[in-house]
Amino acid sequence: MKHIDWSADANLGWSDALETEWRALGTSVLAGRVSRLDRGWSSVLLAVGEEPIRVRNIGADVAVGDFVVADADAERVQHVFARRSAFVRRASFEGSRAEAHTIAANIDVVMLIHALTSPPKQRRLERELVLAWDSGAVPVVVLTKDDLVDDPASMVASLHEVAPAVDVCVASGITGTGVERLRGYAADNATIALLGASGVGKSTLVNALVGHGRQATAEVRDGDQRGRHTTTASELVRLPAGGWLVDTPGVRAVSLWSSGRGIERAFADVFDLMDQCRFRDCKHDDEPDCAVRSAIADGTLDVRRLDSMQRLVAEELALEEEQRAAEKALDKRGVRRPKKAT
Ligand SMILES: Nc1nc2c(ncn2[C@@H]2O[C@H](COP(=O)(O)OP(=O)(O)OP(=O)(O)O)[C@@H](O)[C@H]2O)c(=O)[nH]1
Ligand SMILES: [Mg+2]
Ligand SMILES: [Zn+2]
Repeated sequence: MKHIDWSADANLGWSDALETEWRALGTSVLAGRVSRLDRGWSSVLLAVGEEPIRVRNIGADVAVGDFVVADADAERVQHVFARRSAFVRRASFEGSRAEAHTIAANIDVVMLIHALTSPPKQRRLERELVLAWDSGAVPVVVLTKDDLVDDPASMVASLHEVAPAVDVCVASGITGTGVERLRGYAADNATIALLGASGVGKSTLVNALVGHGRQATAEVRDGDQRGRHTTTASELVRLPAGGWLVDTPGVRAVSLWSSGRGIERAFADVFDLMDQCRFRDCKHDDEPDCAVRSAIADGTLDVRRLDSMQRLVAEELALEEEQRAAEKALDKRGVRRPKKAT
């Protein structure tokens, strides 16, 4: 069995917390980081620069970026280490059952990528920011294809309104605009997940950041500029100077899963106002001394932003209700679900 000298592999993103968990398992176990998933198989990097080993996922809930332990025969994933962060969305609406899909785990930065040729609607971006803050990583908005539009600056300005306290960058893997700035987010061996619809230029950015044609890219369709789903599996890619990228397949719609404090972070400006309302249980309708209503009246808060926040809160409550009901149904059958990691 291979003995791992972890001090040499701090570059994988190994941490003191992982070290402690690993020691509790017995340090002879093979541990590494999941770099790719393919139909029930994980590719696991044991050391930087080595080819990953392939192990089965049987029964293990694994995401790209996870640290895992393989069994003694290096056949299957035996243990998934506690995640320090994870980008999770609601996978599908099949039947009435909600299912979570973890797109990337143990990430430090979530880049929400949009092409300036079809910039995000404000409401969509707000939703993405809630999910990104929920992940435990820091969101950054990245706008690509600045070579194809006349006035990128005005788009950046309009997004600042819905993304207060979030960096908004213009970057292009084709012209090289902003690539150095993006590289800065990978400092200290950070892991960056790139998320966005097909065709926005995620893989093109990955290639520009690593400095060679690592990921396949393909032209968008002529008619509607949509991508062709060129990237079909998420992949963890190492940057030459340290740090990691997770390239992901394009996803158009993002649905909330649930929720730590994502909504509070994404709408920090509105929450600040709510704190200033005279009544703690202010509904922001027609109560006296409502700071939210006065901000709307004097034009500092867009009423659509308040509506949007309230819709997301309602959606989250409905989802929590649904999750509770599902858990109850499971309990009745005597099958307990493991507690959700926080
Ligand atoms: N003009 C221009 N084209 C770009 C830019 N970035 C990407 N492209 C082009 O857009 C097309 C799609 O880029 P990809 O990198 O494959 O997009 P993706 O986001 O990885 O798409 P999926 O893998 O399908 O999710 C390619 O033809 C790229 O050359 C840019 O900044 N400017
Ligand atoms: Mg791609
Ligand atoms: Zn109020």
